[in-house]
Amino acid sequence: MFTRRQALMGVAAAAALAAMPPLTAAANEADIAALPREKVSLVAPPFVHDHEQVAAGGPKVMEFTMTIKELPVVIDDEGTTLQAMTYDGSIPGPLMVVHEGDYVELTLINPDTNSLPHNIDFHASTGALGGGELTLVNPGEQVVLRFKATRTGTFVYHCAPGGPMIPWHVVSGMSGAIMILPRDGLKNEMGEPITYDKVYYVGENDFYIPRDENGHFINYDSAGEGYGDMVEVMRGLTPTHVVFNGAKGALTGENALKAKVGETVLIVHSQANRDTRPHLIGGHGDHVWEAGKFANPPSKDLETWFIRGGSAGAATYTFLQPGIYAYVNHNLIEAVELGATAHFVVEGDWDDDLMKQVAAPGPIQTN
Ligand SMILES: [Cu+2]
Repeated sequence: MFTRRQALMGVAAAAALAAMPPLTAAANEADIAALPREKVSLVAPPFVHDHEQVAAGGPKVMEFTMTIKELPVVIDDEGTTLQAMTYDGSIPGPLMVVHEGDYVELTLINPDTNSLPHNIDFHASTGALGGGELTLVNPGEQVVLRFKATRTGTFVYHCAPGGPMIPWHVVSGMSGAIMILPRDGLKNEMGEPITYDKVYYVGENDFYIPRDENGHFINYDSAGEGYGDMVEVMRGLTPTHVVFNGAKGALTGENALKAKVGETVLIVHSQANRDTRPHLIGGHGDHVWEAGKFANPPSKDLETWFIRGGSAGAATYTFLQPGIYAYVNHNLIEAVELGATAHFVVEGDWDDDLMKQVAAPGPIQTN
């Protein structure tokens, strides 16, 4: 049984670390040291850093740096504030993109202005709790983890500092995704190459904000202060908010996603904690990797796709009509009442062949 303070300090992860067997040396350090290195500057979602879709050369060591930031985030239009925990200041954390066979080398920084230990569990990696055992950093520390990208697809990463800290850090914002592309790029169901013109990363989060006796959401001064109350709400398994990119309305209005008729957009959608079901109203998923793993052929022409909690999926769509498309979690209560709605604003020419209002609304005609 942990005390509250021990729980906050991630004792479970520390114990797991102490119990680890000694590491055996990898044989190919010299080979890895001889690989080209590329430093990647991450960008905040829904945008994604520049990357090649087809790798131009052989494997590289891809260097990333992420700074963990504990900070207040306003999550709805009523000013409800979550004392969030984030990778690089955004919810979700940035999408990382590499190719199969590359090495991901992450410097994870936990500044001394933070109050809690954190780490990172990459679902894309192999061993040591996805790297979680090797990356637990206290405030004022940094760590460098390297893992080999052996499997292609979109994969969640999240904080997992042990015990009750795991779900609390995840529902406080600490998740993101990595996309590991095949070296020769994405393929359709026939094995033929497909490319995208744009890529957007939509991270979906369920939040559990405690209410006061009048039913109003409580704003706490720090994450730790709200911990006990939030756990009670979490145990009810009923989120108060289900949002894309950290807040209700984060991807609508001025922040709507943009595309043009004829453009193919790749949408990466992650949910680190809970199932979801993306749906593009007025469009489709042309090629959908529901489970997000590119070794499997994509499904075609989906209306709605299913993202398992703890995974990231990917879908392409070539826009054929202009207008505003809502991209939602098609539990429509979650989309409309709880916040899981984004908008695509698409420019271009309307195609009457695909759809036409043959007669505008008017009086009911009688013969
Ligand atoms: Cu954390």
